Amino acid sequence: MTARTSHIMLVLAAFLAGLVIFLGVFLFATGQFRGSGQSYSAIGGPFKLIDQDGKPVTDQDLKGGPALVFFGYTHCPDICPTTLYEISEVLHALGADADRVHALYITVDPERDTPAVMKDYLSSFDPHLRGATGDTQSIESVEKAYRVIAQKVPTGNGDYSMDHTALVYLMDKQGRFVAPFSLKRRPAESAADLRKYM
Ligand SMILES: [Cu+2]
Repeated sequence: MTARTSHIMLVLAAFLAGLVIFLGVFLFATGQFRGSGQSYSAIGGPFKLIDQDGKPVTDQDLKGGPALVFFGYTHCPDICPTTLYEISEVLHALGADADRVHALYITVDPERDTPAVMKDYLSSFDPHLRGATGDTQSIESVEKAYRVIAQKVPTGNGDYSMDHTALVYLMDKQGRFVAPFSLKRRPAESAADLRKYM
C-alpha cells in the first residue's frame, strides 16, 4: 500500500466512523431506537386549558376513571362531528356509568374556538363531553404531548380548515395512555371496553 492509498483509506475510515456516530445520534434524538411500547407511554402529559364554561381543565381532571381524549375543531366539516356523535352514543350506552368516564374534546383551532363557541357546539352532543381550549402556546404544547399534528389549510376568502390527527386516545384512570380507542363497533361494545378501565 502506498502512502497515498493509506491516506485515502484513513480519510474514508474517519468519514465512515463519523457517519455512524452521526446516524446514532440522529436516531437516538428522533426516538427511532425506542420500541413502540415505550413511545406509547410517552403520549400524554401535563396540560392546563380552559373548558367550555371558562373553568380550568388540566390533565389531573382525566384521572379517577377512564378518559377519551380527542382533538379537533368546531368548524370541522365531517370527522369531528362524526366522532363526537359516536362518543356520545358510547356515553349514552354507558348509562349511569358515563359519570365515571371523562371525555375531553381539545380544540386545535383556539383562534376561533373560544369557550363560548365550544359550549354552543358541544350542546349538540352528550353533556358528559367537556371541551378544552386555551392560548396558542398551551394548545401547541398539548398537541405536542399527544403527538397530534394539526395544520391550517387556507380555503380562500381568508377562511381556513384544519388538517388534524383524528385519533381517540384512551387513557386509564391514572391518566396514562392505553391505546387508540376504536369507535368502529357497536356503542355497547365500546361501552363494555371502557368499563374494563373503571
Ligand atoms: Cu375534525
